[in-house]
Amino acid sequence: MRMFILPNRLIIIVLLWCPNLLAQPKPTKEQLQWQNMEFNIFMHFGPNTFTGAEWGSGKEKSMVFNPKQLDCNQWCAVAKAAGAKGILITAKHHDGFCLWPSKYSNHTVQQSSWKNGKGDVLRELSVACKKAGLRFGVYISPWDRNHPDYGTEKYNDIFCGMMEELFTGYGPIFELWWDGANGEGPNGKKQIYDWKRYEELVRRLSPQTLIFSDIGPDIRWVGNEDGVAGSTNFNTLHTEGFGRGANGPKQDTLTTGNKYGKNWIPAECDVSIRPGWFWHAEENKKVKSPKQLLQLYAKSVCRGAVLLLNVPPDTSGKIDLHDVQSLMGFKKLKDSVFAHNLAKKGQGYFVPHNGSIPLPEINDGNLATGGTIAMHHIQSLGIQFSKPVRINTILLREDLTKGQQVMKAKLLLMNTKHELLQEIALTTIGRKKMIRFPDMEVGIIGLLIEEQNKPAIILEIEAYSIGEEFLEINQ
Ligand code: FUL
Repeated sequence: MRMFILPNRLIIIVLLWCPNLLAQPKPTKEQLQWQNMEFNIFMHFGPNTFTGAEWGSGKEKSMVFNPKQLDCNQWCAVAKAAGAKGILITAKHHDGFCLWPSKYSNHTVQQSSWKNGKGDVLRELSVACKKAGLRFGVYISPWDRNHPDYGTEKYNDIFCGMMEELFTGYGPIFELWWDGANGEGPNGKKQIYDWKRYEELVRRLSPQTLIFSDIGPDIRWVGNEDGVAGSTNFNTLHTEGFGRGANGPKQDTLTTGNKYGKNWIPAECDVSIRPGWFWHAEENKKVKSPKQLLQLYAKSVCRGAVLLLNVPPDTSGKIDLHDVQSLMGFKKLKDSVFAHNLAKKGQGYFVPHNGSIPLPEINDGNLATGGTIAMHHIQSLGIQFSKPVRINTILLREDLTKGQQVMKAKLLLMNTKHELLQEIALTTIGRKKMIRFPDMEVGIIGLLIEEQNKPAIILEIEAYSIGEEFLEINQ
């Protein structure tokens, strides 16, 4: 048999032309599990809670930290009732105060007046999370405005020592949050962070932990603190040549990800339920309403990202009632608007080349039954209704286990006579994609894939009628 061997240069040109021939990034088991969590609670807690600051100077007295009625079981009960799957807390914010008795610092719970220095917030929270069936995560700021060694090589040892305490003392930790901020320490010096060393340490101590930062390596910042992912949201990102913080990719790139990006780094939307990240009494009247939270959910989770909603404990050590009420209202509202999936009333179909074959798993409301059909270019699937249904919202779900495939698609809304009512152009679909449009009597929902990487697998199409008073149409 004769073999044709392509010169290397030609292979490179072909690959550049057709990026989908390159090995495609796909999620690890842990990333996929994390993406399926959808919604977690963030908690900013520390001296700032008591002083009213957002960025402590690091000169605060450790004694100010004194949450007399700290109740991590209440935090967990609220998080669970709100539908969150995990809690991620500021183990150390920029002011350097440690919520655990670290031997590497003199500015910790041990030096505080809380429980005469015998308390440990991380211990209480990690135990409470386990009991409640929630996952436990930590934010640890590399920037430290208190530590005397900050700005010197020794601080890299200190920071690694602190992370070692977290992983060996409080694990399992599902997510580690690295803030890219790099300001000056108490001696006016800035630190040169040894990110490579930090990363190796985490991988060695806790390979299952997912690391968050502007560029991951496992989870990326969404590029804003408004809780909003791009309506086009690729789970993939180019990171080569970029660093963290000020050296990261452009913020709008983080919001959308990169088409054919080299690494699987899904987006997380961090946002606070209040104007600030820490609890301040004067913001009690400014807690986001259930409707605002639903809007955030729509612009994060329903755009394929994970929502990390900050709900900061107050000075007593509990979640304030204003926030509790809002969260409970949000959960009730979310459950009610998604209670009736009208897609189930129709017949799922698939058009391989010509003719149509039934595809009941596409609209049975069960993600586990989907994934049998690999969509090829210019093929369509959809749902046909014998009687028109009045809808204004569609949710599409793509299987991500082998990567994100849909790059461009079209949603065709037709009446029962196959006449086109509205055509909606889409880019990515991803884990979950919500499409909102004005109320319409629809007979057929058709999905046409126009550009894809490898053959896409659509798991489910859902359809709803959601009042505009609950969720803006303009998504
Ligand atoms: C930022 C910090 O500077 C804020 O204080 C807050 O922690 C937020 C989540 O990240 O970069």
